[in-house]
Amino acid sequence: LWYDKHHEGDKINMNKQKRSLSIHDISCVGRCSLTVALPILSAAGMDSSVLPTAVLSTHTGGFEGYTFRDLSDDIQPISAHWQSLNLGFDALYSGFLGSFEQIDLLKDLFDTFKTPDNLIMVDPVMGDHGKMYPIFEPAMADGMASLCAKADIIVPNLTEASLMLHEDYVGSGYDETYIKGLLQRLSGLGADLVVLTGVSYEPGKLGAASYDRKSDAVSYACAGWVPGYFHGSGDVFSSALLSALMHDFSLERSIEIAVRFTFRSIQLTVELGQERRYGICFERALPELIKLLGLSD
Ligand code: PXL
Repeated sequence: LWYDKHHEGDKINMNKQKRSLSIHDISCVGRCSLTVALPILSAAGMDSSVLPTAVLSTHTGGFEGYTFRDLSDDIQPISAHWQSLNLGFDALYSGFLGSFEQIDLLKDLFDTFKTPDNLIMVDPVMGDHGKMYPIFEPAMADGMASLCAKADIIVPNLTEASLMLHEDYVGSGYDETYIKGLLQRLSGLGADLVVLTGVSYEPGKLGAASYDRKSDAVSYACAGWVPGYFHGSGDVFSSALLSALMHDFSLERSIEIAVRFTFRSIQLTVELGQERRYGICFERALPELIKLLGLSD
């Protein structure tokens, strides 16, 4: 519904500033989740609100002995306060959750704040390289799948797709028929739009595939592939994707913008010789994102 109303080609509509709600953890050090989503959405001209799911001293992938404070108990009271004030959001965007219980809390939140005009985006952050992050219990796969049913658009990587669909992880050697089937099965979870990240058909290329269930259309965007693992790149991608969608770019163009921005951020990380566990240097690529979004001369 959201997409039909807004999908009128690649036009810019900044007459009204849109308000996003980013629902992720705060990893104090190591650029991912909220420390990535907020600056990107703000640079894209959004009024960027947050609902933190947990506070960690660092992210969980590369630093030893991180602290972890689950904020599940705060979600319902925060939501009740917003409801009492009649607050609303143009986009609700969830990522890394602090507990399994947050699945139900977020379903309630989505039910409360969904309108015919706004967009719910779920990035079912759960794993990579064919494996679930050790911090999560296996039930998280079905939990995330059920949360995806409430979304207008979902943004899994190949690992999260296999976990939610209970299929074997196929990390390479697939073809377009396999990816289209996977996109269709993912849309069967309930969201009209699906964006699959980490898709590569040839060595040296990496990108994303999108699927619109209503038109059965698949599109691809790809850029260069930089060897190695880049922490937080999924969050950079999803935040840029939401930024583009909120500016009413088509799904096809939005994945191109997000792929380009993520690739540029990774390239800069390598060029600057940054230590990988601190995440990627998206800050230096923000001027390019602003240009891609048509917000500068
Ligand atoms: O980038 C996803 C992410 C978000 N938040 C935390 C993480 C990770 C990935 O490992 O550990 C805390």
